[in-house]
Amino acid sequence: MSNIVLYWHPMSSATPVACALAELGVTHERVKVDITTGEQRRPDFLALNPNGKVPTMTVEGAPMFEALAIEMWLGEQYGVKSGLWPATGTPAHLQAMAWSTWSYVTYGAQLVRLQAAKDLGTPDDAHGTAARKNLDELLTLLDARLGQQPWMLGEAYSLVDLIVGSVIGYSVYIGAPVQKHPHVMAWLGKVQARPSMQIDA
Ligand SMILES: N[C@@H](CCC(=O)N[C@@H](CS)C(=O)NCC(=O)O)C(=O)O
Repeated sequence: MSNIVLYWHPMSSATPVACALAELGVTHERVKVDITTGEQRRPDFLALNPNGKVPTMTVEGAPMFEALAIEMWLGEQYGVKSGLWPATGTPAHLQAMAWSTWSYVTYGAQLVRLQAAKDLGTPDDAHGTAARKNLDELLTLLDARLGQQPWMLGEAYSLVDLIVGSVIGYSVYIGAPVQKHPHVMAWLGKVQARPSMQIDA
């Protein structure tokens, strides 16, 4: 058994974790959990993640869950030497934590709101409209940053680009107004073109 095992399902919240493992070149085992047939509710899987969700990852058999937590842990553990994640104690590390969390939590909350309005069949109701406005404001912040520097942390690509880019890329499909932001669009194209983003996950 490999040191690291990723429990995943294609085209899910596990996809950016699989991409991060590829980007970092981490040897691991992948176990597919078919969330369409309820495998995620089997007792052996719930013992690893009581939420019954992918991604779930084990390290030497010890489980962890939540894509953002896993991605930041992978960066800390495997990315510092290669320059894909900033060392703890540096200003860049503070920015890495801040922007990664911003994408999943702050931007993500508005995405959930927009998705809920769409699921109800009322994408233009008060929630949907407010969510699109808030996403636009958040994208304006991101666009300003990426207008000043090519990558999230400055002159070089890092795992923060993969993390933030995964959320922004997904948001295009939900209907977030990403196309209005030219620097974000250009950066997203570069992030999505990386070999690590082409894997079958
Ligand atoms: N906040 C969690 C979300 C995980 C999640 O919702 N995973 C979905 C797939 S995208 C899942 O496993 N769904 C199965 C279910 O809800 O039964 C994360 O980022 O890891």
